[in-house]
Amino acid sequence: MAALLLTGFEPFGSFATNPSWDALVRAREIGLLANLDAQLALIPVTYDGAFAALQRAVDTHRPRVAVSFGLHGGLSGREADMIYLETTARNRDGAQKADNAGITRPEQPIEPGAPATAACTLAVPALLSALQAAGFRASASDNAGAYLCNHLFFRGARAFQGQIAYGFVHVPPVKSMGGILDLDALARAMGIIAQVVSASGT
Ligand code: PCA
Repeated sequence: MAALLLTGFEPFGSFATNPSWDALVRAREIGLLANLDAQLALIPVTYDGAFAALQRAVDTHRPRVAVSFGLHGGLSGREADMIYLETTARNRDGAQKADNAGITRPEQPIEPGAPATAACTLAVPALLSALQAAGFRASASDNAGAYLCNHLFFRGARAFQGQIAYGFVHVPPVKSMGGILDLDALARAMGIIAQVVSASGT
């Protein structure tokens, strides 16, 4: 049993690295997760593999809370230094770009017959205040796109409903990729998120 599971994605598309994973590893390296009983899992950017990897990690570690992180690079309308707490997963695929296995999904429901949305069950207001109090720009979002981030979020939110608290956070590109935050700053933000969800149980 672990208190907390944190996941990040592998690189995809034109990105050589993915800070949603790199900053988690960095957070662990510099001790920001030390007292939290947290486990990390790397998620592939494939429609076939993403949720399977998350489910495997949940089965292995049996966390009380899980948070998945993804990179919002390439999503339209996203601000370069903003951390987005995704409140609402949508029951549809349909991004134009292929996944890392070369698969492009037409616009179609992820789970036919299921409701159009599924909610994040983390304490979003508490997370926003904690991040903002530490000087980060953070905002709630109700649209995680139509690619792997939304896909994983929807499938996780459906599968873990009533069992473990689960939510999704979109992080910005880091400095080395032309962004504004450096990797250590993003690692600190992830450390804050981990602290808050551990403390609140959600
Ligand atoms: N971001 C993509 C998928 C993987 C990631 O880190 C997205 O926003 O869907």
